[in-house]
Amino acid sequence: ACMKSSKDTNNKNKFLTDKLEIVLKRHEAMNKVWNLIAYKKAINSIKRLNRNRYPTQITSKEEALKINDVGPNIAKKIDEILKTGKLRKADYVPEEMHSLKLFQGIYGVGPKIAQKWYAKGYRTLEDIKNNVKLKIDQEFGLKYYDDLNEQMPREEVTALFEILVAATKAIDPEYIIEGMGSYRRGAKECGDVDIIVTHPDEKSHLGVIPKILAMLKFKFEGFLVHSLNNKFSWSSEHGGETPLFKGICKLPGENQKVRRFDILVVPYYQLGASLLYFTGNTIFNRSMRLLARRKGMSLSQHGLFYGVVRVKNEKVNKGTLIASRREIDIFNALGVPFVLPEERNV
Ligand code: DCP
Ligand code: MG
Ligand code: MN
Repeated sequence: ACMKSSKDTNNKNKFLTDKLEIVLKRHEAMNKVWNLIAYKKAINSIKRLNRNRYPTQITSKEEALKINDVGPNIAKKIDEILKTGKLRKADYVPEEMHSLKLFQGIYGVGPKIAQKWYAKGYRTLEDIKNNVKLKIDQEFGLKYYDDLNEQMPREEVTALFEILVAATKAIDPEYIIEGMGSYRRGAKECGDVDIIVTHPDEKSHLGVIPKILAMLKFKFEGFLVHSLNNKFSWSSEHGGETPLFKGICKLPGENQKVRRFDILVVPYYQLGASLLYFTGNTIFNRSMRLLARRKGMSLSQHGLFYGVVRVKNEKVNKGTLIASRREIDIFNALGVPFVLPEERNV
């Protein structure tokens, strides 16, 4: 999300990327992850063609195939558009797609649940409200459906971020807090507020979440609307090791919209690896991990390691830590130049 930029305006291949984007959205709704990534990469690559001073228009399948990240499958689609002006796959929308997308707009609802509801015959949010016993998080997701599906302006992220900083520094001014995700990548609009919290004493990051929440309630009444994943377990989404707190908040005053925020708590010595991970975007992260693997190393949000041994995705040897304290150390160890956060919108 959050990447609408000038590269759209002089996209000479807009007639192609528009159609490909429809197919992308469809893979998104149907949770076809690999297709989704393939389309995302190809579309970005085509849009990047137009960043140079003499935008190139694609006129044949052969030209398409020469573009980075455009494989035979997508080249075939481009060929179809070039020859017929149409893309059948973009015109034909599967019947269930609308409902699946609608349902997945509810926080806490993924493709599996959406498909289950669809199979039961539900089609609208009304159907869900009237027939399904929702989990508490999903209830909030439904209640604030529109707010939570909206992007917020960068300025609002800044304002929310400053409240989180104030609350955390009120516990101890030595806490280090950084704004992450699309915000750090310079986006003008963001889906949520992502922050990292750590402490240079290597101890005080432990158990900081309940303290932040208490401070928020005490000093910024009304800010915290709801704590998602209530138990505050070790989030499986983040490797089952790193505590990620997810919440819903809003600015003080009337008519403020409800927004999502995430707090990732990390040990100080891992700050660089965590910054790298939590800045994203997801595709950039994937390519960094791939690069590490190609060099016989292993990159995670905890650090860059050597000699990690996995058997069936299970780590049997944790390996040796090469770099984690600073982002730059990780780039250096991988032998690639530092990439500015603003340049990680791949
Ligand atoms: N991240 C990841 N893999 C995931 C989830 C997150 O690598 N499965 C990393 C990359 C993301 C970052 O965490 O950029 C923050 O996650 P968000 O979901 O908040 O995504 P963004 O901040 O990038 O975009 P948005 O503006 O939509 O929040
Ligand atoms: Mg975000
Ligand atoms: Mn987030």
